[in-house]
Formats: sequence, structure tokens, C-alpha cells
Amino acid sequence: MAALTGAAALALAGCTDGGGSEPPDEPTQEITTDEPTEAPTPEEPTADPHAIASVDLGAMTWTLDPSPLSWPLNPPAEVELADGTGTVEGWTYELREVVYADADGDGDDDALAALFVMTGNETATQYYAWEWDEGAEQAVQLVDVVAQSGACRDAVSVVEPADSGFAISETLTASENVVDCVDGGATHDRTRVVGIADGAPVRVDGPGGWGGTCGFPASEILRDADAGQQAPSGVSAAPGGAVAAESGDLTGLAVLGASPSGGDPIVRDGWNQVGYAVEGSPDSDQLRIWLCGWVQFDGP
Ligand SMILES: [Ca+2]
Repeated sequence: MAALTGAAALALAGCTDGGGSEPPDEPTQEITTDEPTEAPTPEEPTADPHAIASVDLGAMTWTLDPSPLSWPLNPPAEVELADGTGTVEGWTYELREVVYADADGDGDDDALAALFVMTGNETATQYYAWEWDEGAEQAVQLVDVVAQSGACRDAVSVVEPADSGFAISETLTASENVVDCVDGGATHDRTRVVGIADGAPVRVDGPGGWGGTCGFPASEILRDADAGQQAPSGVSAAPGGAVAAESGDLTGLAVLGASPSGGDPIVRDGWNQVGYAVEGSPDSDQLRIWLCGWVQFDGP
């Protein structure tokens, strides 16, 4: 305190001295050398951007996606893993590889974790995102499956960190052959990048859209003007409309359903899942490669 007062007094003296050519320099130097000890930054070292990597996801309770698009069908609601594995009513779950990237843009790593599922002869691998909550210092799981692999189904080949999310390379089966092991039919390879916005998986590559699993065409494809008229407010990346998809003018739109033969439309909180095309995005009749999003249609 005494030293500080002395320095301040010197500075004051230097300033009031004003007109002198040499003396003002010295006090200024003394003040700047004092500064580092006065302004420490104690909070910085405690925030670890890779904190989620120390969370053992193999010792967490996982909530399983109840969507009809999630395989295998009708899983239990949740499973508690211990040492990376868990069993519920004949269903066995195993934690597989975990990939880390900052998927929501807050500077902290989030995770995309593979969960291997077995029941009877059926196996699948589902990829769930875990978002790091810095305030609560815990990893929070997103319920929506981000990607999935299964025999005679879609296949995920690579999951790796990307600039603003997780890059997922996968092979999609054509919709009409999705469960046909004998004749697999046409397939489509693609890589998409999935981030997290408002607690939901969203695509952060290209024109955007929903980042979870998508359904199958349950309605005829509307094109050009018809598509735009059906969704005058555009397409949202997630149900609820909080995250707008970067859609531009719609050139194609189809309501999606829960099975390759159409099935019930996929509706969440009054929002229909849709496949859509905009200028420059895939616009073929192979609807599974279309962008995917949500539209709140008027009427009942
Ligand atoms: Ca993050």
C-alpha cells in the first residue's frame, strides 16, 4: 500500500510537473511495472475446454431415442451403464468410441459417442451427442440419435471432429430397400457435419437442416412453387422453429414418415418432419439424400 501510494504520488508529481522534458518519463515506467501484480486473472485456468473428456460416459445413464426411426424398434427408455456396459430386459448396450469436438460453438468440447446395441440376433450402433454444460460442469445427453448403423441398414464408416461439429461419413440405403438384405438396391455415400443448437442436433454444413435421423417419403414430392406455398415460412432445422434452416427458396418438399412404405407422418410438437430441396441441394427422386427439417403446416 505504501509503495503504491509512493508510485501514485510520483506519477501525480510527474503529471503536474508537466513542462519538464526528462522527469515525466520515470514515473510512467514505475506504474506500468506495478500493473501485473495488481491484475491477476484467477478464473482462466479453472475452465478446461476439454473437461468432457474426463467424464466416463460408460458410467452414465443413457436415455434412448423413442423415435420409430431409431433401431432396433421399441427399446427400453433408458439404460444405466457401468464399466461401459448395461443390460435391460434382454437388451445389451456397450459404449464404443467417443469423438470430441466443440459442436455448439461455446468453446468447450462436446462428445459424440457410439452405443452398440444387441437384442436377440439384432445389432445396431447408435451415435448419441453429449453436450458439455460449463455452468453445471456436466455432460448432458441429447436424446435424438444423430446417426446409426445396422445390418442390412444404413452404415456409418467414419466419425471424426470437424470445425463446428462432428463429421459423419455414412452409406444410406435406398428407402424402398432399407430392410431388404437380399437385394440391397442403390446406396448413397455422403459426409455431413452435425452440430448442436438449442439442445438439438442440426447440420452445420451446406444449407443446414436437421442433424438427427430422417424418415421416408410419406407424401408426394411437391416441387417449385407448390413446395414454397406449402411452407411459406420456410423450413426449421429443429421442431419448434427456434433454429431456422438456411433454406432459401424451396424447390422440393415431401412430408416424411416412419417407414419405407410411408407409415405415419413423423410429427413432434405439431411440427412435421420433411425432406426438402433448395437451389443447389440434392433434388433427385432418391429422397433419403435430401436435406431434412421441420415445418408447421396450417390446419389440423
Ligand atoms: Ca461446446
